[in-house]
Amino acid sequence: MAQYQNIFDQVQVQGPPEAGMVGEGVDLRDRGTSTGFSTLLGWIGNAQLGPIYLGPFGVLSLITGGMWFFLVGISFWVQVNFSPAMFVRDLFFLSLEPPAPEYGLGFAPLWEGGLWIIASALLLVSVMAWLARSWQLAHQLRMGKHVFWAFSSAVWLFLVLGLFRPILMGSWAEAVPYGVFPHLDWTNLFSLTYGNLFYNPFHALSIVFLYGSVLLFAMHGGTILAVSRYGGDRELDQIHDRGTASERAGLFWRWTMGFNATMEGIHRWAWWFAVLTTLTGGIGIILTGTVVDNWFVWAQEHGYGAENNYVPARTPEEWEIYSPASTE
Ligand code: 07D
Repeated sequence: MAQYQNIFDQVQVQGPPEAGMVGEGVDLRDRGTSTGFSTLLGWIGNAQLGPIYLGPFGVLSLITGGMWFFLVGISFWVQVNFSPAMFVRDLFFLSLEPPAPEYGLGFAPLWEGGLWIIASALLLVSVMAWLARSWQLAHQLRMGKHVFWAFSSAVWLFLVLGLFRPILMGSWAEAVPYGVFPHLDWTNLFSLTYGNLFYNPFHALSIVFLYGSVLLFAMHGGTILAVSRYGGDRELDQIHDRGTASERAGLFWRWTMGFNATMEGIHRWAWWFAVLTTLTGGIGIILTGTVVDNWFVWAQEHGYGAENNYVPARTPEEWEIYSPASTE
């Protein structure tokens, strides 16, 4: 019963902690034993916390990720001269920047980008170890590797932004800085430098899948919640049944738009849309500056960038007013 909680549950059942699979060939060496119980978490998911399965990759990932976080943080503190007030005031503006272009792909002095290189190497190990963990834990539970492949797609974009493209461009200066607003400034500057990313078709595709994922998730989440009174949240139990929550959910969409996904298929839709967001995104970024220098010009050459896009349409009289010649 406690397995099937959803956000409408009023009562939380608390029993002895559930250890999960123990005697079915699962390697238990790296699994913890401690468990806790949180009513707050119970409102949004399973109320039991732990046991956690860390293992060598988990430990490596947390340590290197923690060191990356510490190095970024310490560089912020140095920049504000260890003043807590300035740290709080400037937190969102502070940045650990990659080296300047003249250092190319070489090392740089510690406070001129060297720290960024060290922090990035640690982040790389951390993310790759977490990826390895997503394979290892699925393998131990004899599951498919779908989460691993989906996360690989996100890691692809991460690697393109911070490793592959900087290497192809011959400079670490091309990579993303570590800072809240500074990484947004980087994103904006990237778009401006290469002729407006909206004209990059892979950026467009990535947006299609990003927004598409949102739409699918809203449809699926909404549908399942709408039939949870019939046990719809027990999705997979219901695939083969008739007259059930699943069938009502399917009928709703077939009546609404003439087509319904299946209980299995909807999860393939969701998986592909999410995976394609970062897959197409990474293709768009790796082509930028390497193969295509200006996406606006590229779009014009390929027949979909309007020729006068940089200039708002004006009447000849308005041109008279605005043109420098009229002020002479
Ligand atoms: C980043 C995968 C990597 C993350 C991993 C997580 C950690 C450690 C800490 C790294 C998210 C592990 C890592 C735990 C974390 C650190 C410091 C996934 C990632 C593995 N855009 N745009 C996209 C829109 C514009 C620009 C994607 C919309 C402007 C650039 C997405 C608009 C300009 C890049 C998207 C819009 C511009 C993108 C991201 C609207 C200037 C990218 C997909 C409505 C602002 C990235 C091809 C994603 C990309 C990207 C959406 C506008 C620039 C679809 C909706 C015109 C430079 N944009 N964008 O899931 O892939 O990211 O581009 O205006 O690099 Mg854009």
